[in-house]
Amino acid sequence: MMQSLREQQLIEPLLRYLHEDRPFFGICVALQALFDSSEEAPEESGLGIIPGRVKRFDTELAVPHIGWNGIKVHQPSRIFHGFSGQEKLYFVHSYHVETTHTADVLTTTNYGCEFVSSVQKGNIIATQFHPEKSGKAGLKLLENFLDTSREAVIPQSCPAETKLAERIIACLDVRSNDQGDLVVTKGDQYDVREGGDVRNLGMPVELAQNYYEQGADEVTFLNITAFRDFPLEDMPMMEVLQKTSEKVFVPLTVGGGIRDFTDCNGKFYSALEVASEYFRSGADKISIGSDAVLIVEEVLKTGKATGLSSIEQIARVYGNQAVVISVDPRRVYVHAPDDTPHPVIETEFPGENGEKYCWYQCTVRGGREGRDLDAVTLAKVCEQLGAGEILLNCIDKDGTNSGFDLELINLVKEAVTIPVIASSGAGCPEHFLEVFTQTDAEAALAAGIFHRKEVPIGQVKRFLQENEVEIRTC
Ligand code: 1PR
Repeated sequence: MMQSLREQQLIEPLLRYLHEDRPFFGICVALQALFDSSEEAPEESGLGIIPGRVKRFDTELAVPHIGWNGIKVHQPSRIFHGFSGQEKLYFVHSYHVETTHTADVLTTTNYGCEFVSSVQKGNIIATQFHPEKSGKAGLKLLENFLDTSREAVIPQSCPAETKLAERIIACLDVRSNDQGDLVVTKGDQYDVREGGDVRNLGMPVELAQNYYEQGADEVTFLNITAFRDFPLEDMPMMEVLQKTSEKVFVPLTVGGGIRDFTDCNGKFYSALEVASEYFRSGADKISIGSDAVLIVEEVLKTGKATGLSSIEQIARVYGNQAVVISVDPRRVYVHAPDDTPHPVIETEFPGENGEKYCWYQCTVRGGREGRDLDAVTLAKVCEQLGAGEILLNCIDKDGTNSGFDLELINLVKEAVTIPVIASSGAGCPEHFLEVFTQTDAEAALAAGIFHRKEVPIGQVKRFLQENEVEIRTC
């Protein structure tokens, strides 16, 4: 960021503006830039408006710190007008400013340590969290900033120690139906057809808005046929994102077809260009499925990373936290661990022929093609390449309503330090409780249970709250 400001000769005018104490609102890395320096780019100087150094999180907890966390307010500010103190706001970052308790610290937040989550110095305000992605609380905060007549307050009931909430993510699998309309669909073990037709469960923008209103902490769109229809030729998906981001103020992830592509006229498009188009249309994170499998296979074959893969390029430009790896594994049963070179688990749920062991095979092209690669290796190598989060589906469980594959989630979670989103199989609120109490997954994603209107998101969250799982209420 500092390099880019310098190249555009913006540092000097920005500093002049800040020293004149004119209204300024900085978000995320713009808070970090106000300090002296950062471990993220030791060769660069920060703006030096507030003394202090930005450090990488050094904690056993998953990094990046992704999700909804609370704030402790240390001085009055108009941006908290109308806040109770119990609100949670959306964070996504790997670096932070350690608490110094100087006069400029407006709020602090706990995540393995106590860090500065916002600062206020005269008319300069900056937040480590993203108000624009923090639902109604975030919108209220931005309105308060704009309305200088609001009274400066300290909210009444801030927590003594803040806690990161477990996230509930609504997933919309999107594709064109046989009439050419882009619809939300949902499969059983990835088969989305019923009586020959593609199941149509509604329109993507309306459903996303509905889930936002119900309290979804994030919304994910998966363009499930993008492996054959190149997304830059599939502009309706971009339009869906643009329209959704005008109405839905929680993070949006989009996946499907993020890979290098050469069209029929020989024109080359890089995966980075596809991702950039998704980000410009309103996505906060992109997810990579099939291409991640092919990249990892190549890294294992050659023994080295090229720096040119979609994962590496997108992480370099947009940050690790913007790159999610969507894994589509299925169980392969074996009688004994030596029957396969892949890491196996001894499973509580034996195979049809009484096999007691299984490994998790990665697939590509929407589960159509199994590869000689296991989910644990995929997740580990993707983390090394710069991925910030794992979206862990499970073909055996998808659409079955029989609960998440807890054995798979524990296996992958143990192998990586980045957050893991558990996906596939949710059929009732108890399944979400299981995933948060019997695994260390940071988030649970579901589709069918919400699309079929069996259990609204609010009911899932109330049930979790009654069972002492930390969640965001809105
Ligand atoms: O491979 O980079 O083009 O990405 C394609 C993306 O589309 C991948 O993320 C892949 O998971 C997804 N996808 C491809 N085909 C299907 C399909 O269903 N035929 N959907 C598909 C995967 C899985 C989850 C689902 C959960 C929860 N959907 O997203 O929403 O399993 O379902 P449930 O709660 O109803 O059980 P690329």
